[in-house]
Amino acid sequence: MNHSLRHELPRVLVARAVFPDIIDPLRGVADVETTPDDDICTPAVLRQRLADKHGAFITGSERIDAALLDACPQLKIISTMTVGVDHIDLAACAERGVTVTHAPDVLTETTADFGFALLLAAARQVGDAERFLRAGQWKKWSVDLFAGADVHGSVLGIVGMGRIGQAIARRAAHGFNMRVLYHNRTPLQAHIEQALGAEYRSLPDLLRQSQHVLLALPYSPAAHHLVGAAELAQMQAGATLVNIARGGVVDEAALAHALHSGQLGAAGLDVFEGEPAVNPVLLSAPRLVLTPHIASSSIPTRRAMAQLAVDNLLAVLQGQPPLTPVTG
Ligand code: 8YV
Repeated sequence: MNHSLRHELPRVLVARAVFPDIIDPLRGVADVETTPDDDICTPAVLRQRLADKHGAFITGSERIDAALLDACPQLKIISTMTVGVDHIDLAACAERGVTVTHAPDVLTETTADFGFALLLAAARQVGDAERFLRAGQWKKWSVDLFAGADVHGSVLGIVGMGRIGQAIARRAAHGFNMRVLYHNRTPLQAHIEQALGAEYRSLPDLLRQSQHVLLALPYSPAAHHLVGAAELAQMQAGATLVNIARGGVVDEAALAHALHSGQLGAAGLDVFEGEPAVNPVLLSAPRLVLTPHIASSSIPTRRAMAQLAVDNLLAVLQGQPPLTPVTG
């Protein structure tokens, strides 16, 4: 009897290894297939594993497109534990009536912390300095040893002034006495601008007027290589560029060139165009801090992201409205 009842339950794939105590409550309402080995499914394997499923718990590593959806006709909900949804074809999901949920808010402050960590590490050359010391190259203190740029009191330009951009602006204005410029598809409401102490600029003006530029915008085809050779040339000589958005926003070859030529003072990247592969031109570029897409990676935040993804699945599978659907 129990056995036949279980077959009435909706079927869910948890596509990566996730905190088991957070996944467990799903078992009360669904037949759950997990991925204990944490291997990333190839598109063919994902299609095969999702073919009979009603719900999917995914991360940014699983690509959801029309062909996959067509092979999974019972799918009702895709729940990603990320805030970014550029790995999901939202139009194809909407056409097929598949709900998409994501994980905003819970990662905002942790991701903003890391954006600031990368900014500080890049501007103050923490990566190069550490490698120099570990390589036994530190023979004497000297006046200009890894002398970088100041962060406090400087001008920060934030491209993408959503939740994460705003959390970075608060740190900059209130913690580091910085002047904050921002560029966004839509300017913020005046009272929000005022509270943040942030000033709207066109992208070219922001690039020209900022000593440090931080990218925190969602990826879309329109944002592809938003920062390329022409934009890097508009930046102040010696400026810093930090990317915590998506790799595709920056032309990596142009960035490496600007670091080699000295036009760009420093850069910090947490995201890459072909990640987890990293363009070799970046590996040999100077004054560049590279991290493996970890901006949201604190234990409490990764747990909160997973929890929200599970809560969204639980809600939809039980006929409730999702907590954090992807809108627009
Ligand atoms: C994730 C992110 O760690 O939420 C997002 O959009 O970029 C990160 O928080 C990453 O996408 C996990 O795959």
